[in-house]
Amino acid sequence: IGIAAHIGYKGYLETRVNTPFDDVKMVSRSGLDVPEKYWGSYRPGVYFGMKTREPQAPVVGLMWYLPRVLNTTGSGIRHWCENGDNLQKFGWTEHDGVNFGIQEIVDGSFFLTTSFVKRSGGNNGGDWTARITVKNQMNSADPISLIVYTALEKNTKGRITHVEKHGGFVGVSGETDKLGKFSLKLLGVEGTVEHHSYLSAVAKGIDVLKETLLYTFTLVDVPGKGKWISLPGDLTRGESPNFIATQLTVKSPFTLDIVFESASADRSNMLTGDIYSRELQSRSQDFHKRFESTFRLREKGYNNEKISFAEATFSNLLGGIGYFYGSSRVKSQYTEEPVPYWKAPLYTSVPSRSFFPRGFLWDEGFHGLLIATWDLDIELDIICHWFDLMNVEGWIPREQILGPEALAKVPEEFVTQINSNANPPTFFITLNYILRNFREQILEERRLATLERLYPRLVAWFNWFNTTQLGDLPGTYMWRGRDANTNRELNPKTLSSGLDDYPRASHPNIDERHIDLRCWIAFSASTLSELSKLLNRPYRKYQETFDYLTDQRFLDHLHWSPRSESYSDFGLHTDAVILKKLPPPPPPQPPIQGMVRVVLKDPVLQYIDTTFGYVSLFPFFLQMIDSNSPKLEKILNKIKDPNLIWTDYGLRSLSINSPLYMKYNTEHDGPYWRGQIWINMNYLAIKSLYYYSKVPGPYTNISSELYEKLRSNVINNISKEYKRTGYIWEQYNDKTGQGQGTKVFTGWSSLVVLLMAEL
Ligand code: 6A9
Repeated sequence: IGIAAHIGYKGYLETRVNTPFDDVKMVSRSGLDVPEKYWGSYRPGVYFGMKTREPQAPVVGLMWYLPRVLNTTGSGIRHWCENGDNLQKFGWTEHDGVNFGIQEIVDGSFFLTTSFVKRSGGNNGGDWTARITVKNQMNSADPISLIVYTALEKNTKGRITHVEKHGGFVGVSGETDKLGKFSLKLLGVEGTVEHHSYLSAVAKGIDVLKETLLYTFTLVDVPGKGKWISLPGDLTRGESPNFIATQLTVKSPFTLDIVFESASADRSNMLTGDIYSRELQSRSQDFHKRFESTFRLREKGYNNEKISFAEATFSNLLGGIGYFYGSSRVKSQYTEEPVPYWKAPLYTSVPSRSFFPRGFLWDEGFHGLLIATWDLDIELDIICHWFDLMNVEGWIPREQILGPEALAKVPEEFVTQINSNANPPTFFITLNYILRNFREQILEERRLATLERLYPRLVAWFNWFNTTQLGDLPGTYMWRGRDANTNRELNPKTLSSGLDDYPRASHPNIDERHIDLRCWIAFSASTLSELSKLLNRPYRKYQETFDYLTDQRFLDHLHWSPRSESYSDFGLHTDAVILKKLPPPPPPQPPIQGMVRVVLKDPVLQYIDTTFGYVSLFPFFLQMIDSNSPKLEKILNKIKDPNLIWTDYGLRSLSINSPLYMKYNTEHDGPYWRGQIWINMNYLAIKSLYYYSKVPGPYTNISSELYEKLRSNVINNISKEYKRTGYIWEQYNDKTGQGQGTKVFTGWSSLVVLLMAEL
């Protein structure tokens, strides 16, 4: 009321979208309060980079290129993970999320490893050393140039200066308010340096470091040695630099140690050479042990190759955890233009280091299952960061594009987040999993306090879903954000559902009922009820919501199509739509560019039941079907039918006999969730098959049989494709099993590790 009186009712409505939820913050300790997590490989979008968890973070990173193929556009310089670089392989093969990691990179005939080890001490987050090794598998004499840089974001309180002959090559000494005094030394441990040079400069931002560097390259003639691409040295002209890079052009094999030392830490030896090697080896041994005691794959009979595959997949998810700081751009019906969200940090894993190196809400709930299994506190910290991004309405934006590095990767049209749009509340799956599997750990005092702080936000989040996403009839729900006016899309996308182009009602309107959303809300209600019990809060209304939404007769009445004998959406729909190039209209009207949707038959209100697939399976995925229900049998029979969604590689998203199976949605947008095999949904399917194989009922045998088959199909295919291509993929082809979409997709595709572990 106070605010409303001050800025008027309209102003009040306008400001709600970017007003934070009014309660104690979730993240109570950050930056140096958590010294062991201060430094980390928190820049998942670069091949190798270290930074600290704080708003204006100093960053250290690596670039490399082959002098022979460097071109003026700089496309030969490796820095940000880019699929276009066509590396045969890159990714963390070991990573514990906190203290150490090992990454393998294959670029042409070069094999690079990047590793790091942290050491605690002092008051400023301690020390670390990173090691870069290069080997040429072809034994060719081709040199490779390694560039190691340190940079400060503009406005960082602090300074860096280059130091010549800092124990070896040009290094850095510096100071920031949080880090105190520090030094970064570059030491050649093994191999020959043919040429070295450095750059000290003022960069416009940390999103243009490569560009800054590229414009300064010069060719120098070193008598007797030939021509070298070189960095020009100090270009600051008296200004203080925020970007210092050292370039070493080396003959392989070569080993470089990058030694970061905090002035406040006492140490008896430098973490380099043999000392580093021994330390790395011992961390690596601990990692393998911990991996086995967490996932028990050896005990289950997996061989070394499969275990390495699982370790690498999992490690790249953990190594993909980043720390971002900045503000999203958001919009509500009350704001004329997009407005900035408040500035905030986000500690989160990312779906893909190359293509989507930023936070996605519903992806993160799936990542949480793996992360919580490994380190419950990392996961709780991630959850805390996400829930601090909740606004006063109880909304959390779906895609988080925070800070210059993240923003640089996103096309303009994807940036603005709209506050009417949801995304599946998968953090309830994470919490459910934690309550089930780590009950004792979560009851520990400090963690319980986190849950207590989280609770009001979960309630607000749940209420946001349960009010803003309602359908027209009681007990129905509808994803917002579909475009009812487009004539370009064969079936208007539902990005908010997470299943993008999965076919829904052809004519979006308020009569729509989305079965998946209803199931998400029912599932959330039951988890909230359990959590309420645990925290001694009133739980009954959540329990009742769950009972109401899962009442079989009510559910069936709204969503069971007797014609197709499956659960489905309902809405204004016709299957008779096509994309077509229209003949030019008579002048003076301008010709219509490209293809448009033509509706051949009027839509009618009906079940959307010619499209069997993931959406139809949600009551099964989230275990809302009574284990004695004959409907369960019908669903299981459909699941195992290769003429519908069963394949040797996993369940395809959409049945072959569905009208939009593998159809383009517009002239240029290929099918995405229209047949392809996705691993998060297969994980839910496999989890449910396991559940129905254990809960008493007439269908335990068939469930158990399908569980074994589907589980091994998915595991075998993903690991086979990893072996064939070097990567984990965003989705898999339903005809061939081949990985496709984006690669290095160790987001939810890494659930394969939990499938192997049967967790
Ligand atoms: C594209 C272009 C270089 C799409 O994994 C993240 C999301 C999922 O949450 C969603 O369910 N992916 C799935 O349907 C990727 C979304 C990428 C959108 C932005 C920008 C890339 O620029």
